Amino acid sequence: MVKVLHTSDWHLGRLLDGEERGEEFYSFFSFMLSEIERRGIDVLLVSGDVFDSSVPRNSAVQAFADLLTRLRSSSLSHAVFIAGNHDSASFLRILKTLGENDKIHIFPNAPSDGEGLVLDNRLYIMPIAFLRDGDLGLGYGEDYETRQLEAYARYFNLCDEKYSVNGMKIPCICMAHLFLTGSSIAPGDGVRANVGTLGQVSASLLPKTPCYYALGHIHKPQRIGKRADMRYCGTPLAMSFDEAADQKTMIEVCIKDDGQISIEEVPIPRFRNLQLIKGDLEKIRASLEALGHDGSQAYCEIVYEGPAMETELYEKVRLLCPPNVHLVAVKASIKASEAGLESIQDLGMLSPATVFQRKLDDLGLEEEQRRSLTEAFSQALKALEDEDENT
Ligand SMILES: [Mn+2]
Repeated sequence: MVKVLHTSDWHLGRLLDGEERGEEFYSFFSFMLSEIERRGIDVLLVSGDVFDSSVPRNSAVQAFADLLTRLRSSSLSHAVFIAGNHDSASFLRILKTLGENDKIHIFPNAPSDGEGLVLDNRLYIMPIAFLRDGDLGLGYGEDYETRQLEAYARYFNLCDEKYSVNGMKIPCICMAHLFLTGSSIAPGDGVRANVGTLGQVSASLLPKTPCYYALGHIHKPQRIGKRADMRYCGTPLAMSFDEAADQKTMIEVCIKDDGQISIEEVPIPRFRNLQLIKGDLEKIRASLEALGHDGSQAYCEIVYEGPAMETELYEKVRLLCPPNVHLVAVKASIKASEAGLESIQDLGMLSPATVFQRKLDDLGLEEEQRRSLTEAFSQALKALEDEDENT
């Protein structure tokens, strides 16, 4: 029997509205390593989006390097990493050169010949890193979506063929970083850039031989359709306040030599309290007061939902904040019917000039005053933008 632990979408280096999450990642790694020892895990699978960006910040690379050192001295036999769409293939190639050994396996790209990875003659891995157009020999143009699906199908077939050509009798796991049709995403999870069905792949196209599919890309843990063997394990940390209440998981898969599997979800503790508070000022005051009594270190996002725009909202909220609460963002969402404005999800969605004009509307100034204030504002804004360009 082989024991596998499936995790993905770490997004190392990702900020939460400007806040570093290094401590939480180190806590997660310690938790993961203790579960590896406690459960006697043989193989760790990380199904893509190891880093949040193609040029990860130094602290993220350091955290990954520290993790590799700890993995090497752990009881684990193998750790396999594949690239996700957030990872840079060329950056992972550098890490592969520096960090790969008998135990650590890094796949910046899916192997072009569909060849898999054989671990100790006990387990066969299909390391299907995120497939970019270049990997699939695809150019943009007519019938792009159809050609893309055909290219996916051809590649997945190739993976199956390689497995059977090699005369493999050992169980097979497919690691893949992709967006399967029918998976559900949460708002703010970083994959919403995929509009409609573009880039989505039907599970029926996937390789047929694997007994388990260790999927990455979607942040909410879920199985695909009714299949227990096809899973997204989700992110280990809440990546946004929308995910704050979600239970994060890893997945333990025990695989018998005949390919029979049993699956257990491994709940991940919350290493830092993320609180999303929505409501009018009174509700915000009460919730912050409760957090103050609770005393735990919390990151907090406030969404003001009052009947009308509050002036000096950030300042008012800041003054209500107890010392154990770190205020990460203050947003406003005005109810359209009551305020006579279109609904504002997030002040960040409006241009500074629009926000300024709205402020002027509120003040009901003389036309002359309005014109000179607008001019002064434009100049100040332009000076700021020029400064940005020069840094
Ligand atoms: Mn992804």
